[in-house]
This record gives sequence, structure tokens and C-alpha cells, in this order.
Amino acid sequence: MPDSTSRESRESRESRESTASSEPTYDAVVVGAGFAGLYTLHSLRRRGLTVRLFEAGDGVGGTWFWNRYPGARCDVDSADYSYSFDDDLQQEWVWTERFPAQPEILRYLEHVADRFGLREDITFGSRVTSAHFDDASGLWTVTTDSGDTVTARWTVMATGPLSSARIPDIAGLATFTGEIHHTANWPEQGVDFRGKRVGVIGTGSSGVQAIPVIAEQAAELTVFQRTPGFVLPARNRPLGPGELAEIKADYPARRQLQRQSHGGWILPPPVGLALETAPDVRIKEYETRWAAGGLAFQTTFGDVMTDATANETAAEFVRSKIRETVSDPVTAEVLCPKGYPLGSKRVCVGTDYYETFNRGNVELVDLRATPIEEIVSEGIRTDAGVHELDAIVFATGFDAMTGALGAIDIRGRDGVTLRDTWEAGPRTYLGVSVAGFPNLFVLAGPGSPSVLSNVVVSIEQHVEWVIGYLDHMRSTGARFAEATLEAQDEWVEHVTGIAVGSLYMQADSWYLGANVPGKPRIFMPYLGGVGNYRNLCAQIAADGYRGFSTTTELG
Ligand code: N01
Repeated sequence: MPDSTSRESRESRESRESTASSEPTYDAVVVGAGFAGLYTLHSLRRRGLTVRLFEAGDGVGGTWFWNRYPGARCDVDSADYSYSFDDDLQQEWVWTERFPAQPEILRYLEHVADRFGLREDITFGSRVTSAHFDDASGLWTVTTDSGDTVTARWTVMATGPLSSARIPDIAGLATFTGEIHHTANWPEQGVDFRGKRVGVIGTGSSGVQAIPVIAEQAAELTVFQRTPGFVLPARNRPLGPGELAEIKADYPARRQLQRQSHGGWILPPPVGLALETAPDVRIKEYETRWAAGGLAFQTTFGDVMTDATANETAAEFVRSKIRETVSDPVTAEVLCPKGYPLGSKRVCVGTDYYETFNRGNVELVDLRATPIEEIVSEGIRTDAGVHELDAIVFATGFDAMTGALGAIDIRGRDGVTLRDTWEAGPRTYLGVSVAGFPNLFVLAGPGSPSVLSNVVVSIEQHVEWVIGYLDHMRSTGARFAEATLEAQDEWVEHVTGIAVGSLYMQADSWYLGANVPGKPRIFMPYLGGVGNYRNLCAQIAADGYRGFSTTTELG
């Protein structure tokens, strides 16, 4: 890594910045200081490149900076939801729980930023508003809402697949006189719900985590549910020092297993096929996974995620648990997910979620039966009447995978915008490159396995692959890299080909953009698996970056 004192200061670089110059302000601009952006910055710096990272928040952390809602935690094991690129880092960091809570992950990422001295190359509180490629100079000009304008040879979008929070367009929202919060934009100082009547709209992963914690504090909690989710018990617990030491001793093999796995996480393998297992044995196996907690329930049997009948056995098991847990049979039935396969919308992992509906201060409103008509000054009006509230919490999710990119005015060759290019749905090659947008890389983008996986494993792969490509360009003297249209078309066809016919197509999920009115219904992530994707990317690199145009001059 170059000595930071030898790097030219940002101010002096920017002062000689000129959009028309062929000498860029920086070698690379990175957008976003989450897991992906921090590792990209670190990797580029280690190659002696000059980098500026722009981050909208006032600190590092990305997702884990913004999602400070009560109960926020990861549902991937802490020891696996962490960087593997530096052995000292993974050996020295002490995870305290099986599933890490948001403050702990944020502390970890702050530690990473400090440990590798990353902050000096980050501009905080600065949201990138545009990134324009200039055909004449071959450089990107990146501007921010805090007045920065810089040029760079490469731009890396580490903007996150779940970072563009959505508050639905409900009539009368502005008239509400109480507090309004979104789980993904939670105040740093927290929110005091004591003595308040709180309404939570949304019962996806965020709502499922927040609801039990808010219920403990609020005077009254009303949960507005549109689609009930499948909520698996987390069974979170402290990690004993012996347990963590064992994991750390086994890290080389464990990381290798993660990288070659389907989801990037280490789950017990399926115990057979549900449809070939006797019903009483099947229930016993589901009981075992239910008792163990976490995502492993989903893969109890190898056919649960591939066969609708097998899937229904798992779905019905979850419904039986809901009916067993929730005392009021009407409420239990409203909480029972029906009409779509388990896992086709992201399963939720929660703690005491169903138990919360046995509390005297919690009411469930079934929006399928009584839809929201409008928000009024004193609360939420459904067609059954007004629910009076002091605070509304939107746990209504994100404009996933494309929202953060679409919020930036990105223009490639000939001034063509990414928004126009993706009007009918996102198109990438491998999820990292877009034809017509030279030297722009997207991390965890549409067309990559990112959101279907332990995203940290996917992120490390993406970053290392992109950096490997930059190394290749530099060693061969190439200046421009972008996907060819042909390779991109083939990749999009491959990604959608795997999804078509899968159980994932049978739900209105954010994977399909179904949660955003008007968004094209395209299955955005790559279902082929983390290991397969990694091997494919490695082969493409070995084939001289097949499907990419890597040139010294713009064609
Ligand atoms: O968002 P969501 P999320 N009126 O889109 C409802 C990751 N994550 O923030 O299903 C009424 O899943 C919507 O209803 P419906 C994880 O990948 C991980 O919870 O569209 N309701 C749904 O119930 C996750 O999948 C972790 O009918 C409306 C909810 O709002 C992803 O982030 C924790 C509505 C949105 O659920 C997103 O999760 C948190 C409306 N107009 C998040 N609009 C962990 O690691 C939307 N809804 C544990």
C-alpha cells in the first residue's frame, strides 16, 4: 500500500481537475462505503491507485449505517458474514452472537475502515448525483450533491442492492401529525416509543425484526400486514469463546466451502427429498431444523426450493407452527402465508415474532381484508375505520437492485443514460458491466447472485474479479473495458432462463420488482449459485475476459 503522505491531497487534485483533460483527478471513483465499497477502496489503494470514495452517509457501513431500526440484525452467522481477505482481521475480530446485531456489524466495518486507514480517501455526507462518461477524454466525470466534481478513469458503483428505501405513495401521508420513520433511514439517536401508539406498515424481514422490539416499548402497536411472510425462528444466542476459536481455526476450509457453495453460507446439507420421505419422518426433520433456527429450515430437503408439492410440505409445517403459537385462531390464520411458495419471497428470520401477537398491546390489521384508504392527521384509515397513531413506521422495503443506480444520472457513450438503457429492465453482463458504459463496474448488481446469497461472499468475489480485470487491463495497456452487447444479451437470457419455471416466479417479490408500481417484472438476481457463478467468472477471466471488449482506443 502506498504511503498516504505521498498521495496527492484531494484538494490539490481537484484544483487541477478539468473535465476536458485526459488526466483524471483520480484513477478511480467508488460510490458507497458499505462492505463492497470499503473492500474496493482498500484493493485499489493496495495497487497504488488514487481513489476517491463518495458516501452519502456520515459514516461507513452502508446498509448497516442506515438500518438502525430496533431489532436489526443479520440472519447469516456472524463468523461467515465477514471479510475473509485478511487473515489477521478475521482472527482478531470477536463476534459475540450467532447472528450479529446492527451495532456490532457497524462497529466491525468502522474497525475495518480504521484498521486499513480508509477514511482519508472517503468523502462523507456526499451523495453522487451524476456520473457521465466523456467520449473525447475517455474519463468519467462524477458530481455530488455537496459540490464535488471529479474525473476518473474507472467508476465503481458499490451502491448496494437494497439501499433505496421506499415509502409507498399513500394518499394523505403529508397530513399525518405524528412521527414518520422508515426502517432503512432510522435516526441515529434512536426513537423513543414509550407511551405511544405505533403503527408498523410492512411485514418483510425488517418489519419482522422490528415488531417484537417495538411491541415491548410502545403503549399500543398496530401491525398493518399486506402479505404474511414465512418467519423462521432465529434461535440467536451468544457465541462462546471456544466456539468462535474453533471456527477461526477452521477458517481456510470454511471460507473455501462458502465460496463454492450455492448460497455463500454454511448450512447443513439436505437430508433427502421431501417427496421421498415418509410424512412422520418428514415432520421430524422439519422439527429438527426449526429447533436449530435460521435459514437451514429452507433446505431441510433438496426438493423444497424446486418442487411445488415438496415446498408445500414445508409451508404447511410453518403454518402449523403459527397456529400452535398464536392463541387467537383468527389472528393465526391471518398470519399464515398462503398462495405462494416458501422462499419465493425472501424468508424472514425472527425472534418471538409470532409470540408478539399474543400480547395485549398488539393488534394485527389484515390489509387484504381492509386495505389502507388514506393516511389522515390522526392515523391510518382503512375501510374499517381510523387507527389512531402517534407514530408510523414504514418497513416497506426498497426499490431493490436498480433503485440506487437509477437515482444517479449515469450516462455512458454518446450521453446515453442508464435509466433509458434499463427502461424495460436491467441488463448487465455478469451483473458487473453494462454494454455502452465503458470502465463502469457495478458490484452486487442485477444479474449477480448477490441478494440470493451471503452477500459478503458475493461482494468479495465481485471486487476481486473486477480488480483482477483492472490488473489485466493495466498489464496489457488497455484503457477501456465494457461488456459486449452480445455477451450481455446472452447473460440476460441465461439469468432469466434459470428463473423461468422456478418457484421464484410464483410470488410478487422484490426480486421481480413487483413491490414497485410500474417497475418491469424481471427476475433480477442470478439463481445459478455462488460457486457456479464464481467458477464461471474465473473461466471468463482465463479466456481473456471473454464477452468484454478490452481496448486501448474507444471503438
Ligand atoms: O422489505 P420487504 P424489508 N402497503 O420488501 C409491505 C433484506 N433484509 O425491508 O409483501 C402495505 O421484504 C410489503 O408487503 P407485500 C432481505 O433480503 C435482511 O423487510 O409487498 N404494505 C412487505 O410486507 C429482505 O428481503 C435482513 O405485500 C406494503 C413489506 O412492506 C430485504 O432486505 C433484515 C406496501 C416490505 O418488505 C427487504 O426487507 C432486513 C403498501 N403500500 C432486511 N408496500 C436480515 O438479514 C410494501 N408493503 C435479517
